[in-house]
Amino acid sequence: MVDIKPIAKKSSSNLVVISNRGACTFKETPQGIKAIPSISGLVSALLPVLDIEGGSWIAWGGRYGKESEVIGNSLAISSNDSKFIFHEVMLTREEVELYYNGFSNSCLWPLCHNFIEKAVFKEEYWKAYCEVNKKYSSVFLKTAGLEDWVWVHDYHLALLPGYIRKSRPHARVALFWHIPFPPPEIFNVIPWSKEIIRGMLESQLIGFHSPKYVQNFIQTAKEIAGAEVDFINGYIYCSGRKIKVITAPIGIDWHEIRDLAKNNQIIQKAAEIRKAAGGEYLLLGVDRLDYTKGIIERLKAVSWLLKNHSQYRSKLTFIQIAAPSRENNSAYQKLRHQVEETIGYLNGIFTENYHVPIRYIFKSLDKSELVAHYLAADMALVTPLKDGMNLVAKEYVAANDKDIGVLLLSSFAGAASQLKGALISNPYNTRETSAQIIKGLKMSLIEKKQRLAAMNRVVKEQDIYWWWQKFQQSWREASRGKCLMETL
Ligand code: ADQ
Repeated sequence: MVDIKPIAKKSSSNLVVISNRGACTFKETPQGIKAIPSISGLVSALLPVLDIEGGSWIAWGGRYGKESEVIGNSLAISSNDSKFIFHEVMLTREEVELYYNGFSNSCLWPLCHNFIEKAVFKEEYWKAYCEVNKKYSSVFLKTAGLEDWVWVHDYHLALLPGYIRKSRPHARVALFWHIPFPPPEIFNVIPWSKEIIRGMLESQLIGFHSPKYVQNFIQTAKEIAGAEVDFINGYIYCSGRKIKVITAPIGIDWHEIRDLAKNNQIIQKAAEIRKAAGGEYLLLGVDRLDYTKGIIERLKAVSWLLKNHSQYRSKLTFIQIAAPSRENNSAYQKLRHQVEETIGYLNGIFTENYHVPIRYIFKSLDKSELVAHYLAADMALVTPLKDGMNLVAKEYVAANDKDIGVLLLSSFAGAASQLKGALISNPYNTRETSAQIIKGLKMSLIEKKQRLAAMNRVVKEQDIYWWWQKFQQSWREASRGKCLMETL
């Protein structure tokens, strides 16, 4: 927890990042407002960019406001040397329920991850989604200058580029979509699909993690919004405007993870984790507790392995670290019970000589603790049922650059198209996943090293700064060089 102080000055940079949640969640305490770091892939990715570029970040800080409140405090995080200003969007309890838990996480999130049966389509969710997107737009208009570069993030704010353009027709707006973009036949299931696509198309540039999502989006714009498209060069023509669509796979701060992995205290902590876990082999899962991450399917694969290869029962430990996520959403509450029940059941069956094979940590860990676990594990099981990219896979690879480890990656994670050295499995295929775990455990040292080296070349080269440079360059081009990004 860090203290935060109000700030009066505007940052010298003209980058404005807008996302649903920001770097931290604010808590009011008798000593003042405190900030608790947020856990999400988006935050892990954007924090280093804002740390070097400065600018401002407009987001909800987790506090509830009154109906009339739109903007909360403008704050700077005082505990490190970060240069950006956080403008807090105030949302009411009802807005959070309908826009965030409702439309964003009970409709768009499941649908974009191919869980159509979980998607809920409610008029009141949609209305709140429109209203809250307008609210973000008004915070932007109150705090940002005419020359600012506005970078909108993710599925919570798909309509925001449209609202911004209505008030500022010449605004420099770009959007990055962090989750998968489904094919048109799935996206079109949403009763308001056309409005969403039209809102997104008010951006100058739209980025996705993989060429498949780009293709899906362009096809959807063509079919649903009737736009003219150019698949080869990644252009969409709509309402007299030309929108560039690019693939920009997100990266991590490779050096940050490597530095932590070289730290003696963290190496020592890794040794302690191994000792405490017992057995010869240590498997690791690290996820937000989310049904898209395939935790239940992963447990089934571990169970299949222990059932059919009993020699591993007293030798193998699987640690699943799950960060609490979207705890007010009933689908997530149900998943938590299911995961905890399954782990209890499997440990009851497979504990031998008091060796408990599955360990479960339900909390957010700080980066150094996470890296200690990455170092301790023989193998990371990153097996989502669907994932835009997945940063845990990249963090595991970076932490083990000079160590040895094996990455088992789902074929349905965006990261699979970049990390060719990973073992790949279909998470729905229990037998295959289990066989890949055994393959990883038996892999020779030399093969482990070769695979890790190949993956580290990509993760190191295409890191978070590379991602930002790539995006920024395309954005400049999409703005047709009319304006220079002065301080970027
Ligand atoms: P997420 O779905 O949040 O991100 P992911 O990319 O794996 O998924 O990022 C999770 C981040 O949270 C990682 O940086 C990880 O270290 C951290 N984390 C996970 N469990 C933790 C724990 N218990 N304690 C502390 N930290 C923990 C979304 C998309 C992804 C996409 C990212 C970025 O769903 O597909 O990769 O955005 O675009």
